[in-house]
Amino acid sequence: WETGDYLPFSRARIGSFFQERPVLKNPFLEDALLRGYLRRHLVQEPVLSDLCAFGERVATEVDGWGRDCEVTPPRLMQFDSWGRRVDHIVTSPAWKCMKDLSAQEGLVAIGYERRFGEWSRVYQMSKLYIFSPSSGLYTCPLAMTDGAAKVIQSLGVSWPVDDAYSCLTTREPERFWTSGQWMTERQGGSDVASGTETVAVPQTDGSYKLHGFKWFTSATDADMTLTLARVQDEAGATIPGSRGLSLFYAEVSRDEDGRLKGIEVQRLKDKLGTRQMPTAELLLDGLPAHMLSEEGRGVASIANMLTITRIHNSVSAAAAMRRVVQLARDYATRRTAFGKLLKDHPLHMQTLARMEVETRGAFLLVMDVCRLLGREETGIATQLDTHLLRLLTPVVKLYTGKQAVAVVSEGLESFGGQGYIEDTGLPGLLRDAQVLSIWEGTTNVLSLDVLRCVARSSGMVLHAYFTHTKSLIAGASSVSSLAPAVRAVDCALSELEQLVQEAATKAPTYLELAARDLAYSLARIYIGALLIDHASWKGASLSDTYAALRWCEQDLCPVATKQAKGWYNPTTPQLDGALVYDQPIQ
Ligand code: UCC
Ligand code: FAD
Repeated sequence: WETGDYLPFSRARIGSFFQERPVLKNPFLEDALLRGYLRRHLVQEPVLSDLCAFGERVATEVDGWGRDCEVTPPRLMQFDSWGRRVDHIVTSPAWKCMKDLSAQEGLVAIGYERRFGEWSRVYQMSKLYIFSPSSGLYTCPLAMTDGAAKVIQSLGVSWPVDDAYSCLTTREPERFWTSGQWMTERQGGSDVASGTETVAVPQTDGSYKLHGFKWFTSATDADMTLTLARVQDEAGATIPGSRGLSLFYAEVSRDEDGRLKGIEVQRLKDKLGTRQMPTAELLLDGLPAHMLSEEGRGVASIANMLTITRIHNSVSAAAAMRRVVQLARDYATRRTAFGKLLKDHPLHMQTLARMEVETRGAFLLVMDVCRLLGREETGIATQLDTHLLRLLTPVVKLYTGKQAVAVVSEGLESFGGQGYIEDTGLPGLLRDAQVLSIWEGTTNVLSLDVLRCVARSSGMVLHAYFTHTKSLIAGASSVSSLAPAVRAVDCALSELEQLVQEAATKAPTYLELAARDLAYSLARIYIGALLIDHASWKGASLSDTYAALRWCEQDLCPVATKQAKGWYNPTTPQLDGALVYDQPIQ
């Protein structure tokens, strides 16, 4: 006999077992909460059938393009073969397909056509939610494109930005434009007011030329950008700080020799993730531009863009969680360990169920903010809606950004070693999630934004928050199965209300130290109320109730818990500093 006849391993045979891969199915049909939410709020057949068809396209076609974007990352061709400077960012064919698809599918346009009134944003964001994990990060330029359209709309669609607005919001691929958002400079991305050195030199025709260095510019193959700069007076002086910043519009175009007008691409960033998308350092060397805001109102004017991009960020965060849960639960039906499928191991199911609860919470918070945005844009928002939108925008961005990293990381583990292997496509999910808490405002900076909006509204935003959260749980007060969850939210709200009242009497450092925990408390309590509200809807399932109960078992008000333990005392900063730098405590 020959050894090859009975030994399963030899050069010719590498064993007979091959693990089945996790299969991406239609992400719309696979998402019971998304479909339930839409059935409850937006029962429009064209929307549901569009989302279903798009979900099929994502699973069968677009996901492959997303993978191509990852394995064929952009590169910078600074010079042509004859030594001329060209600064050409070469992107993959798949990246270009994403641009055409985005226009055809109306991924920005839906928000501006408003065919479904106040629910148009929910429709648009549902589509982006299905698309995001397969988009090869094309959701990044789309976020900025949407943000730019929003800024233009709020400042007035007229020359010099009327054509741009039409290109940003079109469904025609050949006319579709994307926009950049160039805010960050070397000295500061959070502290834009101190960090911006770029100057705008007035021209005789009323336009400007920009000179400066933009340290992070994403999706730099854009057609236009919005950016910040300081106007120089005749003596070359500028006004420092936020009051000196104005908002500018610039087109990214080329001269007859093929050179970028007024821009040099210094280099592309070598990044942990988001590798599918070019992020460049740019020297602005006389970039022609037009001022869009009033002089000195740059930060306030770009705030509309920040609102939109932060909402997109949150959509992508919830979508990343949903995607990893969908793949993990599919895999659990295909992988066997210790004699049974993973799905039959209670501890594995507990792990996936915890991820599911986090994902549901994130989804409902994101969709509620989209609902509020839709109401504001269709002119039907109440004062309460407007306050809530302002408060919840930084809250949803900071909370879901962090949750996404945790859930996706846990998700990778559920594939065992394969979760760590590049060509499964899984590690990219984690790398891309990591950026969600950094760009568009870090967790701390957004926590301080929460404090800013509370202070500037003289507490009105918090009043709106308490009023609305109470009304959400009041609707479920007669549902006995939800009683423990209702009690938990009610109790956490009382703790939070008391803490907010006492905060006024505390030392100045108190609020700053409490900011992050406050933002987390606002998120957890509000999500608890949303889960309860959804579970009390007549079309809800028992799983909706179970998810609400599970969510509300955690500490919903960590800011009160930590305050009781003295975490925000005046001595804390000194103790923290001594701990971090290993210095003696005085
Ligand atoms: O990272 C970036 C792009 C990444 C790619 C896009 C991804 C999108 C998602 C894709 C998913 C896959 S672009 C860079 C983003 N940079 C930031 O987010 C900056 C973070 N820093 C902040 O947010 C700071 O808080 C600043 C820059 C806003 C602070 O500036 P100031 O000048 O110190 O702030 P002031 O003086 O407090 O505010 C100036 C004005 C005030 O209005 P008035 O004067 O009327 O009282 C504020 O109320 O701006 C107003 N304001 C706001 N209004 C400030 N922030 C806001 C806000 N969030 N909403 C409304
Ligand atoms: P810093 O401001 O130096 O922050 C460092 C740390 O200090 C952070 O942890 C922060 O939370 C903390 N911190 C800062 N201030 C405070 C405070 N007051 N209290 C407590 N903690 C504080 N920018 C653009 O303008 N356009 C783009 O297209 C763009 N694309 C990007 C793409 C990628 C992949 C990345 C990673 C970044 C991109 N950015 C872009 C930049 C991004 O917006 C900034 O990096 C971000 O806003 C943080 O700014 P910073 O890097 O200057 O960090």
